Amino acid sequence: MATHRNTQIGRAFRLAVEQYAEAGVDVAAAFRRLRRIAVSLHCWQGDDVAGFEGTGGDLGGGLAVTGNHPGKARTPDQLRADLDQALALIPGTHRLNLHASYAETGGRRVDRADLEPRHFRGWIDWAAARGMGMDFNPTFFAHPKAADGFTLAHPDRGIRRYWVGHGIACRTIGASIGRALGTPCITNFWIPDGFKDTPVDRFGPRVRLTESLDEIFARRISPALNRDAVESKLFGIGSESYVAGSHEYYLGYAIRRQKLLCLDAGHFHPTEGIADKISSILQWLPEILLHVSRGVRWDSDHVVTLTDELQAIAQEILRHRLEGRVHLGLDFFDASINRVAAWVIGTRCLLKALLMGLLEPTERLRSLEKAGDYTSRLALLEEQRTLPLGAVWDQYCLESGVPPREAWLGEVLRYEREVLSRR
Ligand code: RNT
Ligand code: ZN
Repeated sequence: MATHRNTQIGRAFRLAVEQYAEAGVDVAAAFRRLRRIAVSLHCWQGDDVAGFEGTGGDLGGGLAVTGNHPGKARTPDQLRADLDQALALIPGTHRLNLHASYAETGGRRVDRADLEPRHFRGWIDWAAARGMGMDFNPTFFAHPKAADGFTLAHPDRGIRRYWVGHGIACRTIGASIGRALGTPCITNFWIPDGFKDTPVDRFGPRVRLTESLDEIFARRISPALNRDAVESKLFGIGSESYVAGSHEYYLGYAIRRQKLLCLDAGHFHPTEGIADKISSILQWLPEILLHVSRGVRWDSDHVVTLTDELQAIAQEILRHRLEGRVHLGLDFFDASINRVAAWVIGTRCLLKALLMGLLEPTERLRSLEKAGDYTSRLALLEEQRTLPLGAVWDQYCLESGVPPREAWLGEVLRYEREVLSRR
């Protein structure tokens, strides 16, 4: 069965290569470029953003995970096993994106401001053994000191100071991750701070936020070890009327302080895409981070699928060869389906969109545009959409040693039967 399928894929691939060559596209070169792109897989899809602090409390921060599909990871070892299963079905070598709330403290309660690199040894060793890099996130939610919806912009100095301490601890952890793995760790700061209803003072929280961030970032850390990103948001559940860390706020902050700006695809108005922002922001910043996500009517963090918006993001990165300046992270959490499948679907879709972008006859399209031939530009853009991407993707999967087409699903269902359903 698999042999027949693989022979069929081989034949289809050879024909596809011919077709792409006629369009002026080198498939082998596309594979080489795709292989070098690492996507940061977010740990939090595996356990509904619960983490291992054992508080079992409210997620808070306006984050919501819906669904009760059985088998969610409850221990670091389970989460790592689930990630291993997902990674075995995703072509390429990728990265792990970890939240501070996934610390391993050996059953002891360790305050978030007191977290140290050693609490992440298990994760670092796991990543090192797989040749993976890691990224990191301070956790400014699911905590009594964040219960009223404010952290770094809190009016209370003591609470602000506590969260500044957490931020500082996380940069140290990020640097030690970067040193251990030999690739810089991107430490991404997202805070929930905002108001449910119309505020009177929109100014004060932003002044406080700047002060807190500046304190956190005061220590210079080599960008070879750690790079800081700041993530904006339009609104959240319970912060519908005002979010201190808005897009304009962080765009300004990032440019002024030379931080990475993190654009989450779900954090803008429902019809506002992030693809067009990439080339704008990169005029002013060396690097950005993307949280590739899919909002459905709101910032719902649905599993990423092969949408036009996803393709537009991939095109923007690849057409201008920005792979070195745009870091790719995933950010979605769906508990209504198999969580391992969610990782696999989302990551494979992102890689498929990237492959699609790499198979575009960009040079030809560019010269048509330069010549003012917009008719041919539109015609070719539409024609190339239906070139045999699938045949090339299948071959890419085979060459990467992962199941092509929907063959990966059988593996996930077996894992569900043998592992997840017994938890
Ligand atoms: C929240 C942000 C943030 C979180 C993760 C869990 O709106 O998107 O990135 O999803 O930190
Ligand atoms: Zn995000």
